[in-house]
Amino acid sequence: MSTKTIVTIAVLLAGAPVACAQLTLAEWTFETSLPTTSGPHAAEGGVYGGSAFAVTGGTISNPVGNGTPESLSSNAWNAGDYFEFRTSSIGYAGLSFSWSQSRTPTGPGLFDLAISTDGVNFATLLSSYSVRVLSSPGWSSPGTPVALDQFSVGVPSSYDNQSMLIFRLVSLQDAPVSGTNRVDTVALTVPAQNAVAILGLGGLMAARRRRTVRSTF
Ligand SMILES: [Ca+2]
Repeated sequence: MSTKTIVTIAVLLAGAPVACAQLTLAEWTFETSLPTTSGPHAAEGGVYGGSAFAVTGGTISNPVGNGTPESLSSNAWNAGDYFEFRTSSIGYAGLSFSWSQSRTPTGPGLFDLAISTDGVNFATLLSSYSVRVLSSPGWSSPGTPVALDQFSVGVPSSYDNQSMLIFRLVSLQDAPVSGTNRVDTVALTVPAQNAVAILGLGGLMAARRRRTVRSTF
């Protein structure tokens, strides 16, 4: 790469609207995966993509999402059952994990968000958070996403630059067989400029090339 090219890229990045620019490492919308099994369900977007699972033993379905046509839903929850999302943060810092989540009246309403780099040892990022019942406003498509049901958590820097990241939304409650809980628009993002901070320009170019080579997590 010539010096002129590097300077040009640096100028373009410096002029980018970085205040709100986000880079998506993985995003699950369930618009293509249309879940009817426990998974894996491939991410529809992101630099790395990844896999989603519903480890509940219940019936999996794809009812309407939060302003989108599809979601990932399960009934028949026991305490300890979970939704899981696997991806990577290699080369990136300043992670945020976000998702929409709701439930029917008899679905589980109390969850932990847990994180792991190996699938064995988990830390709790968000403890005992409440999930709202789907009513007034409910989810619809087309429709404006219901902000009440959107969650976002900053991920500690110790999880930057990891080849494997596993997020779990873990139910803390048993729920009757008929009760469901669903998620939509699940994403791991970073501020766009943070790719430069940790990778340098050479690494950034390599990471962008990797967008076309989705790993299987
Ligand atoms: Ca969706």
